[in-house]
Amino acid sequence: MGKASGLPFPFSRSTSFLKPRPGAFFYLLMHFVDEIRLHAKAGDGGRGCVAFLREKYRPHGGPSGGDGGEGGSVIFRADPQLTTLIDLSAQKHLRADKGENGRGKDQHGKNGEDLVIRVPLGTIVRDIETGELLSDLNVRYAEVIVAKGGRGGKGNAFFTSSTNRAPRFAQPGTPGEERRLLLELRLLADVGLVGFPNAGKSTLISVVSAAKPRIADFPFTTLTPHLGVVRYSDERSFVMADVPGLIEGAHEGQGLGIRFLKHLSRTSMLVHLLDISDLTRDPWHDYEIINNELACFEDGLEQRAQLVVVTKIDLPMTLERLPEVQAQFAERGVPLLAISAVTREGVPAVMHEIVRTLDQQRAHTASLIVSPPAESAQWA
Ligand SMILES: Nc1nc2c(ncn2[C@@H]2O[C@H](COP(=O)(O)OP(=O)(O)OP(=O)(O)O)[C@@H](O)[C@H]2O)c(=O)[nH]1
Ligand SMILES: [Mg+2]
Repeated sequence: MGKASGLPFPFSRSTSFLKPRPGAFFYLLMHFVDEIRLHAKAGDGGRGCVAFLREKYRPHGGPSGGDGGEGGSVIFRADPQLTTLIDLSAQKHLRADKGENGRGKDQHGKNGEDLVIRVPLGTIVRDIETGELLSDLNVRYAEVIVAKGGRGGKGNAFFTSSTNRAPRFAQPGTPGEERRLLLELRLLADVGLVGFPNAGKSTLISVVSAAKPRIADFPFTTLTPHLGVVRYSDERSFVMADVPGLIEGAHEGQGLGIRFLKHLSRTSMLVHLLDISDLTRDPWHDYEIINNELACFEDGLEQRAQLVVVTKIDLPMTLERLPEVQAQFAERGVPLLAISAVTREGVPAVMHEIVRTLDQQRAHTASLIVSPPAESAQWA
């Protein structure tokens, strides 16, 4: 566990942040979810009833068995408020209500209620057995029946005819559909991390999500982009993308170049990480270099909502220099946040600011869907 190995090994597996903190949210350590398997069972239709009306003064009341109720269906609704499949992982079995059986006196059984499940916009639903694509939920609030409720059986009153005035049979209800489903989410990367190599991008994503990119104190440790789902609160999560570091001239192919920036061009916002611990470097100049590379990749990308965050404030030289750097940036109208991924200081505040910015962005921009890394949490 020398210096080169980066953070001490148990750090990335620490569960200490599972504990709620006073006045703050807490993170959950979890597997990256971009696909999920569910079992859906729609409600069976209710049985039709065999009954005859026998009432005082009505000696020939006749057949009066009512029909069974319809079974409830399992329905998915595309909800733009959700961005990950995490919330669905708690409910592996989705079961809609059965229809009630029909009753005497021509009473129709009550229909079973549909079970409506909210899924993120962009969720693709497949039948695991047949591989059939059931739906691509890419329209806001669109609904699709993934398991249809059974039909209610007819009661004996229905079968009464001139040739059979007293039928002694009724239909059973049909069973509700049952399906094993595979849900895949075309990941929506809400937040992109940018910065020089070694700025601490991978360390941050490994602290706030279950993504485990390699971390080391040499440049270009991260060679391919990684995604992590950050659970901000019970109702709110977002996807963060860690891409390989940029250096001056990246747009001309220096370092790993800018080819990975395509994954950031569809994010709603960027988090720009700045390591100010090297006294030989001018942080403002570094900041401008990265923004220039963003601009060279795509006109306007440098204008995207951006939080600028100083990393490694547990290091004495960073801490010492921070006020001066903050003043330097403030003069130019750029507020700075500061974190230590090691002590977690400032991390909740940054997550809070991300959610606030995403909410603002969401008000004006439509959700954009990026092509799915279906098999893994990595984008090559
Ligand atoms: N002291 C301290 N070290 C940190 C912190 N965050 C990251 N580091 C260290 O900084 C080095 C680089 O961290 P990474 O997370 O790999 O940096 P990166 O930005 O992903 O780098 P590339 O993948 O090369 O672009 C590692 O040795 C980390 O352990 C921090 O908050 N405090
Ligand atoms: Mg990295």
